[in-house]
Amino acid sequence: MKTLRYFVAALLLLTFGLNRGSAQNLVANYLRTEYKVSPVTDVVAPRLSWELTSPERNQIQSAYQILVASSPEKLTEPSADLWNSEKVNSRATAQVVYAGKTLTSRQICYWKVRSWDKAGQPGAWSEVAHWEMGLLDKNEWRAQWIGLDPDTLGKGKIYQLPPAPYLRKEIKVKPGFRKARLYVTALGLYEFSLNGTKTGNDFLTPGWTDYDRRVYYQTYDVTSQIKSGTNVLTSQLSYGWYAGYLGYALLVKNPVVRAFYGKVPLLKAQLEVEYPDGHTETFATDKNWKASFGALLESDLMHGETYDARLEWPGWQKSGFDDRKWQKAEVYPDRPGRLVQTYPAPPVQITGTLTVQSQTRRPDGSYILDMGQNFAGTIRLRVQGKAGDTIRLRYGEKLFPDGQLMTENLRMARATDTYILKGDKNGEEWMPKFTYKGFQYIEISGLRAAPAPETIEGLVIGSELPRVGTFETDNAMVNQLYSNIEWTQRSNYIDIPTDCPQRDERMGWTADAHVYVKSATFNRDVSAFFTKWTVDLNDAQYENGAYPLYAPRPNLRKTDTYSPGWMEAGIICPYQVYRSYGDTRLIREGWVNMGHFMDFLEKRSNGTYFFTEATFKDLSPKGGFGDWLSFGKKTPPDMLASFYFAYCADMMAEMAGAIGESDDQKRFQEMGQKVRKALLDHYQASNGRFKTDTLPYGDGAGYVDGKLGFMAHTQTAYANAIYMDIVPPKSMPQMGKYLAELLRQNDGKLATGFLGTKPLLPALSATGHSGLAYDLFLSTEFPSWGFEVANGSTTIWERWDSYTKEDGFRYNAAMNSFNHYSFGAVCEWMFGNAAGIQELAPGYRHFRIRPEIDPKSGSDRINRLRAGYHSVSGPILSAWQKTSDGILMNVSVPVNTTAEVFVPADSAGQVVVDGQEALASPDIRVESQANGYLVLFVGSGNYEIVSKR
Ligand code: RAM
Repeated sequence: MKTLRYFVAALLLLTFGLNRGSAQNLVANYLRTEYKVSPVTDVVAPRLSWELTSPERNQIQSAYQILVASSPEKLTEPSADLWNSEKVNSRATAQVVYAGKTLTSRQICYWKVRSWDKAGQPGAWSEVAHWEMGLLDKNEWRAQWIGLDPDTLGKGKIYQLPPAPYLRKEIKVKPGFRKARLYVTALGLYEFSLNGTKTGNDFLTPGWTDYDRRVYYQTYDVTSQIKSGTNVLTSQLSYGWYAGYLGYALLVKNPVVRAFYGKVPLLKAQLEVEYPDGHTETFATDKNWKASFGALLESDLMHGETYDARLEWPGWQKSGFDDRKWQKAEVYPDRPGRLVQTYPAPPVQITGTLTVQSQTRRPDGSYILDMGQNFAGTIRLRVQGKAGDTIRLRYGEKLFPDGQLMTENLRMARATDTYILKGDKNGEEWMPKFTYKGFQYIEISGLRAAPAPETIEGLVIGSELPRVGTFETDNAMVNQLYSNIEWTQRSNYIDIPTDCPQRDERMGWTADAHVYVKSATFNRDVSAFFTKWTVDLNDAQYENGAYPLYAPRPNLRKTDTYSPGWMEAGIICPYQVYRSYGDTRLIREGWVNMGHFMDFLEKRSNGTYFFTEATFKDLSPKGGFGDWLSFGKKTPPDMLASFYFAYCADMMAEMAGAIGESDDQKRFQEMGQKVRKALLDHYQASNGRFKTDTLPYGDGAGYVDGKLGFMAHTQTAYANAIYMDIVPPKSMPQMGKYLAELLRQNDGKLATGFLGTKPLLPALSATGHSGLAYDLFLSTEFPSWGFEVANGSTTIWERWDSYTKEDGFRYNAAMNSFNHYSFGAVCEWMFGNAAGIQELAPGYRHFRIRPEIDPKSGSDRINRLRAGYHSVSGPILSAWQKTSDGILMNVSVPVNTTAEVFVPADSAGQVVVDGQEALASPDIRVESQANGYLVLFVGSGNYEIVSKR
């Protein structure tokens, strides 16, 4: 590499030495606590974050000051009663740990921040933000678990779907209260209402955890929802993850198919009303609540709901309702040791609505409604008719060619809702709310007339994660593909990262999650979401140290344990949260768990520091899942397991460094080297090709598609070896050559599965085969991402051949999801390579913009690309377009960050920044010229860069 230095000293002076600062230069905004805006948290020392803007380029924060007070009025330097950080010389704008007075339950903390710029000028104070402390001690829960045992009810032939309990209690609130909070949770799912109005906008609360260990609660500010005098507290419960059906347990005939954690859904709620004199009245669930079954006859996450409106209890949410026919709620003991904690992630909510795009009448009189988009969610039904009219709703992702709804791929998920009308003259409205489906089409039957436009509204459900990414090109296929990726993420990030939203599965599969996690960060802010799921992963860790196949992990099937290539999620996901958001707390909190996992790998390798063929033959499937759903000969799972071993050791070494564990850092650095040496000695031939002994794999029985035979010389092997830095740098070109060769031998088509697809394009790009990466990316021929788009998909498929013209829906009865994000991991290459946004320091404090320009031109190629990524340090933009004589780039670099911008150019003379020659531009520094790129070092600001070549 030839590095040129251009008058660096002079430029440095011009660029970074000048004090052009004006007062109030830096403005702090988007204040967040524990990743959220004004949250309730039970983290005793919450972390504070903000973002900076400045009218000037090249700005950094040289210092900050935070004030925290018990009221907005006290938020001044002399009177901040909780914390005055004083001026801290630091560039940190995220994860700044609160270090003031010890906080107590229910405390509301107001805060603001100001920043000093590079010239030492303080900016204005930010707007005031706040957070509230949750209940820090379990003993503060006065509420008891209450419910109603339905066990003898709802036993059908296939499904046991008991009715959902209703709970109520009237209370008297004295006049003059000033604040009211509802703390509420359930074992199962709950909806809570105050005087007939739902509290909050959340769904599927309180979320899925290992309920034996912990359950989360929600906190709602209900000050404006209560009144002095009589108030009615009501709740509906459902079975959810706690007591309902889960995964494929029914399909695989597991001895337990539902009620994995408990049989009876239970509510725990307390309303705390505070008066001006400081005293509080608490109304808590106890034996004095009344309970009944009612209109909600069946309610299950996967199987759907049945609601008979004729059985409603009119006025049950109003005061004065005659509840003499209701029973006394049953009180259930708590499980000792079960933690009750604040829900740490963004809530699951309705994140959008969809309308019916077209409808067709079926021969049997039913209608098929097309929502135009495959998604996860529920519906709102509006109907008018006679009492007893029965509307049945079935959901599917695809239609058969004859227009019939295809539901085979749902397997045992009944995914059916039924509404029985009460005959209200003014019409009736219903929303199945303790269930969701993955669907694009609805089959509706039982209507008296054709559906009107308002009959069905689609309600998109998912974790409400702030959108941070945009990706747009002049290629319609690519834009649709990006939309498909985004929708697939939305459809599957529902409290936990699931594999798919439609069939009897919806589990937090670990490989799916880890191959996609980096992609996910580009689309949505997943910081708090993965903070939660990391806890789920650690809770689900096996005693021997292995992370599970899926987290949380109910016992769905006896043989479900762990698998190489899957279990590494326990390291990869927290590592990604560290890289993307600069989060070290997650590392610290999981350090023992992660270390335990590394010990497990070490032990399993039996002192050899790699995994020889068939090491994992005790697993089911034999060897683990490997490069799941790949085409052709199988990459030996043990070789991949060895790669992951080294990769995990590297991540652990880096994370150890980040939290100052220097002994561990050394240990893992050495481990990484040992593993590399051992695995290459075994799996690499002298010509650098990967090799394996196929004998131990026999006929491949037990291994998925094992009958196709095993081979170490595969696309997946080289893609991973490059991506994980398994071989020394000098061998990289050769790895790239093999990879490119294998692709050519395969008619230029990919053959990779879950583990091979994510690294495939990044590995090609990393070894100088960017053009080949583009060809794969833009292909619309089978198998490819473009093939799915060309076949009308609006989400990413589970299999490359989920549908083909020749075979139709070949795998329906087995495994055929049309909303599965694993192969959407190409998103990582789209942002990281095509747009070229790459973090160089955790939290994008320093990053690179190194766009790879599609070398070919034409209407089926990419000639213009614009990618935005709102990082934790602020908004980044990378846009490029081909011009008649070169490239035009637009780049944005957030305040307090720096970037290396790689401009496609052969010399500095070709490059003009904001109308000025790069070399003469006062705001940038020309770093080097190599490999067809001129490298500029830039500070914050927006830049227009023209390269004429
Ligand atoms: C499938 C899941 C998931 C995959 C596992 C091995 O059933 O959908 O995507 O990780 O199996």
